[in-house]
Amino acid sequence: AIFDELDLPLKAGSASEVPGIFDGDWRRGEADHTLKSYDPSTGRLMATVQGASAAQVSSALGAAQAAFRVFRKLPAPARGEVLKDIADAFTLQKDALGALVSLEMGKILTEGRGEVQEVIDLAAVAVGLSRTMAGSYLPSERAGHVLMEKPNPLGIVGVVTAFNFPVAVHGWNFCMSFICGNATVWKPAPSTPLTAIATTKLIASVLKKHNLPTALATLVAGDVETSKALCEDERVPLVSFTGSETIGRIVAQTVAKRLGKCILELGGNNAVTVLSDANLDLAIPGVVFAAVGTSGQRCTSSRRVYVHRDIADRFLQRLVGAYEQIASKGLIGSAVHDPKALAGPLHSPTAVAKHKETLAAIKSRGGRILFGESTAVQDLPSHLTGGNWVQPAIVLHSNSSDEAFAEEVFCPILNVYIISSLDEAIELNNDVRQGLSSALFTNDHVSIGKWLSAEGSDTGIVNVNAGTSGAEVGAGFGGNKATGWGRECGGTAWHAYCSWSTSVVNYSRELPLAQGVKFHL
Ligand code: UN1
Repeated sequence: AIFDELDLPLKAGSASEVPGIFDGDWRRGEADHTLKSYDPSTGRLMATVQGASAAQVSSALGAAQAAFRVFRKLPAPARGEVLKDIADAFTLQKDALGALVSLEMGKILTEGRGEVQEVIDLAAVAVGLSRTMAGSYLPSERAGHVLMEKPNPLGIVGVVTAFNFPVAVHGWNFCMSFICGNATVWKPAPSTPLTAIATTKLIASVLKKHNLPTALATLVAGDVETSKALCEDERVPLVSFTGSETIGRIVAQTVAKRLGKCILELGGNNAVTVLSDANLDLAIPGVVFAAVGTSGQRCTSSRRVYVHRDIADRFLQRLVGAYEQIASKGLIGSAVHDPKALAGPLHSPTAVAKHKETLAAIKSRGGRILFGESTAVQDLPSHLTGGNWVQPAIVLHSNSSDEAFAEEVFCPILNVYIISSLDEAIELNNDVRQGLSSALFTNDHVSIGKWLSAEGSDTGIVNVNAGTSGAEVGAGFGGNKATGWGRECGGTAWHAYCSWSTSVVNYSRELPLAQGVKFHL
C-alpha cells in the first residue's frame, strides 16, 4: 500500500528493479554496481536499483544546468510559492513517506514521520526567506556612490546524504538550494534508494504542475563511482555531504582540488554531562532518547556520558533500569511491523557486527558492561528474526582516555565515565576530534553560564537540560572541528547556497577612487 501511495513501481513481496536516475525522465543506471534495498527489520530484499555511471552523472548535470538557466529568472518570492506547494505535497504524503523511511531505514514510525515533518518545517523557513533573503546596502566613502552586497544563485548544488536521515537531510538542502534559485542533484545513500525515488517523484510532480523543469530535483542513485563523478564535476560549485569523517575527508579534498566548496556534516561523538544537582527526571529520559532512540544511529546520538561522582550511583541505577524496561517490555522492535517499539533494528548486518566487535573490544580493555552484555534482543517475534537486531549497551569506564571515547561508532553503545567537576567534564567533552552536539544537565546558573561561554563546550550544538539529539530546524544545524564546520537548516545557513556579489554603484558625475588614491590622466 505504501508503494502504491508513493507511486513506486513495486509490488509488496517482489524484489523488482526500479530506475534510480531522474533528470527530467526516469532512467535505469548503467554502472556496474547494483544497489539493494532491504527491510532491516526482517532482512528481506525489497528492490534493486542499478547505480548511475559517471557518464550518466555528467548528462544528469547537463539537464540540471539547463533547468537552472530557466529557474534563475524566477523571482525568489515566486520560488517561495512553488516551495509552499512542495511542502503541501510532503504534508499530504507525510504518513506514507514516513512509513517508507521506517521500512527502509529501520527507525520507528514516529521518527520516520518526524523526518518528513523536518522538511515541512524547513520549507516554512525557506518560504519566509523567499521574501527576506537580505543582502545589504552600505555607505560608500565616495560621494554619490553606494555599496551593495547581493545573494545570487550558485547554479547546481550537489547533495550526498546518509542512510540515517534519508528524507530530512536531502529536504533541508533541497529547500535552501531551491529558495536560493539553484538546481539540486541528489546522490542518496546506496541502501535507501526507494525513499530517494519516492521523494524525488513527489517534488517533481509539483514542479511539473508549475511548468518548471523537473531536473531542478535531479536524482542519481549510486555508490562511490556516482559520488566521485558528482564531486569532481566543475559544474557543481557546492557539494553538501553528510556521512562519515573518513569519506568526508575524501569528499572535501576532491571538491577542494577543483576549488569548489563543501558543507560537511560528519561524525558527532556527542557527550552528555550530568552534574550532581541535575534533575534526573530530565536527565534520564534525555540520555535514553539520545542513546537508544534511532538505535544510536543519529549524528546527534549520545555516545559519552560524564556523570558527577556524587550522583553517579543513583543516575546509573535509574539509567540501567530504563534500559531494562525497554528490553523486558519488548520495546525494541520494528515500528512498521509493531507500532509500540521505541527503537528499531540497526540499518545493516555490518552495523550489527560492528556493535558486537566494539563491545567485545571495550570489555577486553577493562570496560564494565552495565547493560547489554548479551547483544541479542529478547522475545523477538519470529517474523523479525532475519533483521539486524541488537540490544543497546551501557559501559562504565575507569579510564577516560579509552579509545571508546575517541571514536564514534554508529551503534547504541553508551560510554560512561565518572567526573568530579564541571571543569573536568568540559575538558573531556572537548577533548575529541569531533564537535557536533553536547548537553549539560544541571540547575546551577553558574555552571550553565560557564558551559555556554568561551570556556565551555566547543560543539556546534550546546544544549542545557535537553539531550544531544532532536534539534529543531529554525536554528543553524552543524558541527565544529572534524565534524566539518558545516551549517544547514535555519540561522544564516542559506548564505552558503548563494553566490554573493558586491557592487559599487556610482550615481555622481565624478569618478573618485577609494582610499583617496589619485590617478589623473
Ligand atoms: C543526522 O543525524 O544526520 O538533531 C541529523 C537531530 C535531527 C537531525 C539529525 N533533527 O537529531
